[in-house]
Amino acid sequence: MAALRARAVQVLDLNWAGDHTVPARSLYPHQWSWDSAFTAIGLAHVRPDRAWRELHTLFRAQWADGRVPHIVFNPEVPAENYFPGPGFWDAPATPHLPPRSTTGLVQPPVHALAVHEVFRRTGDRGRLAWFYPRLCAQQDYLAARRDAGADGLVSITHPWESGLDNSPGWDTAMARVPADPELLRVHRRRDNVVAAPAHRPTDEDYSRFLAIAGAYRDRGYDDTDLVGRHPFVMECPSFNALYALAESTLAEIAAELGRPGAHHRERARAVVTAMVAHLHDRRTGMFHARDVLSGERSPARCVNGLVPLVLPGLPDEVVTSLIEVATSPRFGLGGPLPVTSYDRTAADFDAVRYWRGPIWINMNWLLRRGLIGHGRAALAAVLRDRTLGLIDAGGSFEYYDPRTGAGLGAPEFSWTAALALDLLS
Ligand code: 9WN
Repeated sequence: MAALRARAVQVLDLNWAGDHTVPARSLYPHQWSWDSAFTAIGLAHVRPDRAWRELHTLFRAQWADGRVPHIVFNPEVPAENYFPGPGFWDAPATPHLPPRSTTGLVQPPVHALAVHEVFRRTGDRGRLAWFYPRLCAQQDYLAARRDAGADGLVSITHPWESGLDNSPGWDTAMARVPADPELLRVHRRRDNVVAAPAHRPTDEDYSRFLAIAGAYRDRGYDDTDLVGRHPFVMECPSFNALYALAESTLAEIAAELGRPGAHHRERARAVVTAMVAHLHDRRTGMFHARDVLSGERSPARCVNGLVPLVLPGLPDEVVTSLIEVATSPRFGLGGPLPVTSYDRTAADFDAVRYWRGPIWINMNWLLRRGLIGHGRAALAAVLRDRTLGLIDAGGSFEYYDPRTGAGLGAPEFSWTAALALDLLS
């Protein structure tokens, strides 16, 4: 495993861009929000100063309303290297990080966890204190502006906000959005030129992504009355799980800083309760995304419906059922390869297309953490070994074919390398 560790460090060095890490040089040449969090967790083991710098750059781009943007654009990257770039998003200037601009979307709030992990490895209380109010503002934005369903859960306004772009969990909601081919004539895709089109979202998906993003942009990224005025409003189980986990982590950070943390624990408990009430399905034994516009839960069984396993304080019967589903032939936990992004037995399971089947390392890293938290050390160890084995054999790819273990999407992908380093420690 020494060779794997050395290769992982090489990937992170290759992708380091001076004050942040790009997810992959080929496909994603800017800074992405949750990628930076996962990457910092790995960097903390080998380049602790960069780990702090990574998160610091991202939070310098935090908006005045508290949102942490999903992409921070590097103005030195040629416009043709990523689409949709800054010109499409037309977001307000970043006062603390000029001349960079951002998107107006968010991504799952994994950052409190990342800050805490980097602190655990470096012991730098001064930096912890710098991040604490900013992490609180990130959570407060989600709580105050994104509870579109008025049920204590956070809504996403775009599939990209989940980080699981074309997951089958969004299909029904996406189908309501007209797929306008004109949008793809005006704006040229780049992702499916760099990566194989069969591994990426379809053109139909993409034109809907643009339509939804354009609708949010055109209202100035205002979250007032999302239900009445926005075409895509969903409660994602992994986004909400990470939001609740962030509150539990903030309670720990507050304790480190000698500040009161009861309100964080209280909010975490309330989110977990709301998740079980609204997103958990006893019949399937897992969590499902909920469409706030129709009130319906998506029937699709996706990996984001297993990620709530990462939560402390989950009722025992929910933990048991999640592990049952994860270890079933639907997801294959404990088998020769890690868990897939979608139910392997579903008729529309697609082994190579992005979030509709392939194996993603960050999902498995979170599941392993959940297994450890719920006392399933043996199963967690198997998942760790399978995950490292996959990366060792195939390289640090963005995602992997669950039939063969072959790497797919972008090579030299940062969070895969970073999380490998964490699993190796
Ligand atoms: C859109 C960078 C990002 C990840 C997401 C992943 C993918 C972007 C894209 O890449 O999304 O944000 O262009 O497809 O789905 O999880 O953060 O690695």
